[in-house]
Amino acid sequence: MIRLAIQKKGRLNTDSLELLAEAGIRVSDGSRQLLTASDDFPIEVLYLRDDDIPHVVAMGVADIGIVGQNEVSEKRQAVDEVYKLGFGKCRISLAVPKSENYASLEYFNGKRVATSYPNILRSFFDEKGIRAEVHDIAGSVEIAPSVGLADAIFDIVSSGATLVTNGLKEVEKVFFSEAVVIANPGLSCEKRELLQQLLFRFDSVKRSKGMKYMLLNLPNEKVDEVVAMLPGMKSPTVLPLAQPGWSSIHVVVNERELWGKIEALKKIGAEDILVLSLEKMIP
Ligand code: PRT
Ligand code: ZN
Repeated sequence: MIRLAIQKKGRLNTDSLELLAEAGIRVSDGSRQLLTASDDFPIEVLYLRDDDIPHVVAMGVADIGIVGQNEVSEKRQAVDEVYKLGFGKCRISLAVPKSENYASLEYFNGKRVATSYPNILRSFFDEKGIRAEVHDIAGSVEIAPSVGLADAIFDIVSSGATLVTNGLKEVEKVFFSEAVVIANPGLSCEKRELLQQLLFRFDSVKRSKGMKYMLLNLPNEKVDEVVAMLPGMKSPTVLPLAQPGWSSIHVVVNERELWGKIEALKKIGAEDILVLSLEKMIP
């Protein structure tokens, strides 16, 4: 049995539960029980505030966790970051009132900066030789300048809309974050084995995101030209059709490239193009 800590409520909760479900692991959503086991895999899920996850994993109360790199870096706990999940992407940035003339980092010398990430910010300022006052505040960081609590802020930015609403502008992007799997460094062999199985499933889910399965028919003499322009897990699959002189090609393509590929394929002479959603890609 392996114990996984995930966020109880908030931005990472839904994506974490969706990832588990796509990896074939169903668990109840944590609204009634803080610790719940799955019938599909030897795993228990522990629901916590994201701030507590690094500590709980470092202590071994949970074996592994899903949490933002921002929390891992801020909390400075002894955990291993073992897998990047690709969701919960954001950055932590310095922002100042939009009326300020900002030229360089020197601006922050002697300024008061409010943040919930004092460790990350202090390290950054130390590294750059900036002497600023770092004020650690738990929430509503973005209103600190307008109420006179600080001259600037260091906070999470995603679209930037919150900064604009609060009359601020982003001037330095300091730390880039996404959700990761963290692990206790002293896991037993049995738990390491379960972690590897879990990461294998997560990886298959992640690889198939945004990928489509495409089938098309083509005169045989065009096959080489089409194979050269299409990717594939190894290379595209080419199968003969019952109709002489024709082949069927099967290939996995990225959704972003889909329409460009379809237009090029039609020019070459492809017909009967089918695009299907792809559920799992197992290497
Ligand atoms: O209750 P708990 O402590 O568990 O949750 P929380 O309130 O501390 O965290 P939560 O749920 O807001 O975020 C969890 C994690 O999601 C963070 O630690 C980040 O790793 C990640 N993440 C991704 C974000 C954002 N995007 C994000 N946009 N976390 C917070 N925000 C907030 C930000 O603080 C600011 O208020 O969204 C606002 C900015 O968004 P934009 O789009 O207006 O720029
Ligand atoms: Zn939190």
